[in-house]
Amino acid sequence: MGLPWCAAAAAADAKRPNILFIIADDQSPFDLKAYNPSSPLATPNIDRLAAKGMVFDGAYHMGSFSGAVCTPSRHMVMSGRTVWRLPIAPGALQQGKCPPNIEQQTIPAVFNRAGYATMRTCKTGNSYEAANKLFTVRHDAEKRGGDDQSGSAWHAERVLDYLRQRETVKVKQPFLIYFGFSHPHDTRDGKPELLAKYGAVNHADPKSLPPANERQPALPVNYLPAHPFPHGHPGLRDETTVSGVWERRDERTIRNELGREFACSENIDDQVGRVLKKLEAMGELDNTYIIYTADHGIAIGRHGLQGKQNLYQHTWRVPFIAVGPGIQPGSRAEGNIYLLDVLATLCDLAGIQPPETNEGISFKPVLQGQKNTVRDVLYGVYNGGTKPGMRCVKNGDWKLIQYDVLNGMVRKTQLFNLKENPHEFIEQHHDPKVVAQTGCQPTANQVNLADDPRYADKRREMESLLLREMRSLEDPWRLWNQPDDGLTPPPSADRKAGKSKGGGKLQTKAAS
Ligand SMILES: [Ca+2]
Repeated sequence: MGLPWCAAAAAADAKRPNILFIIADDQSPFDLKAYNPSSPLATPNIDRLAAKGMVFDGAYHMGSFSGAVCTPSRHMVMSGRTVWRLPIAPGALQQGKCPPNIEQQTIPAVFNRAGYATMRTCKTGNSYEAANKLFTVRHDAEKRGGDDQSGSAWHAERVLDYLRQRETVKVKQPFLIYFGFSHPHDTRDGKPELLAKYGAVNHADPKSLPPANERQPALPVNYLPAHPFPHGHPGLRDETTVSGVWERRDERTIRNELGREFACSENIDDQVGRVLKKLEAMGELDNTYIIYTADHGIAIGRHGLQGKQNLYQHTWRVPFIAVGPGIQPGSRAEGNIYLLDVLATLCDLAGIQPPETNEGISFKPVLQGQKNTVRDVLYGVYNGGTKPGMRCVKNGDWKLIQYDVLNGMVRKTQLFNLKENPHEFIEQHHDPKVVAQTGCQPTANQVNLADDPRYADKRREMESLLLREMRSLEDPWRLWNQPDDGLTPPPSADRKAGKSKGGGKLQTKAAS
């Protein structure tokens, strides 16, 4: 009769890989040495992951229709749905763009059904509660403090406790651990010794500047003292009220805030290291796929912005490193992946059929070195403020960003060749005062090319690609220079943000 069923299942499980999915909250890829070798941020454990696995240069989140960019991003990770077909997208459930009860087709639900042991720790809030609560073991809390009990170590302890329990009761099921952090999202209260290392203080007085300190990280190369035009979300919390920054973009404020960001990110790296060490001691490391990523990037002074509500590369892109069986150590790929591809890919790696509701593409062929990318064209949106908002599209080296905000007051186009201008320098980066601050003199062609007649054809081509993407993804809005396609835009999903205080003159003007 062969093996008893349970023994057969155990034998099958022995071959099934574990999954450790690590996600930071608000981290630009350019903070990490894997993406920016001159970054002073010390992340020896993440660097080791990069050396042992594959670094993705083209990993993106698809965007947001809400000022809380975390929320759609985390829905996309869990469900594999595109941004306008999420259950929380404006009008999506009512218009049948998203089936009901889709939480039953998310990462925890799918992996529970497949016999995985699922465990999660992460921040609370601005996430996907209906999916999060399906993890068999769950320890969520907002941990943004400057010591081990109130900071990132708390999340690591939950994972370590869980692994110790697995050892004690000798669990044979493979695990899927969703290991999320609440940092480096603000408030960036770092541990004192790490703040000191990066010359930063937990600045909390809006009336004074933080002290200058030569140990602080230098200004980002694409720093600006202000964004050259309103980005379309008046009074947005992340641009005006984050403690330590507020509306300031001066060098002392930005360098101190980067120091705080790095203090929090180095602590995350320490905590990742503790969990990796435990997995190694348990002999699980070689049979575990490890992914390190973030829900989206962040500006902190780049382009004169502070938050995550923009579509420049520092914010639209995410760090993405993958390690595991069959992945070539020290490899790199463009990928052209979205975070919404994670579900399909994890299913593929674990030999599980992805749910029919999944819209993501498995990038297992990229991980195995058979392909460099899984798609050609990438689309991004931010319209959590005034509508229709911002859109971008990328194809190869070319990227187009369009802004149609503040009731038509701001209609701007940016066209970049990212190979020649990877930091998306614009005219203001050439100002001698800015150059003196950053020490970075862009070359003549490192500008916005949208109005350069030599690239008029390229601009038209990219505008038509953007429209194609907006149609295929069922974007419910159109920009000023696009056909309206007979659409009636849904009511805003983010009414509160639209009515937020502190909009000042622009909001008044826009409303008049
Ligand atoms: Ca976030």
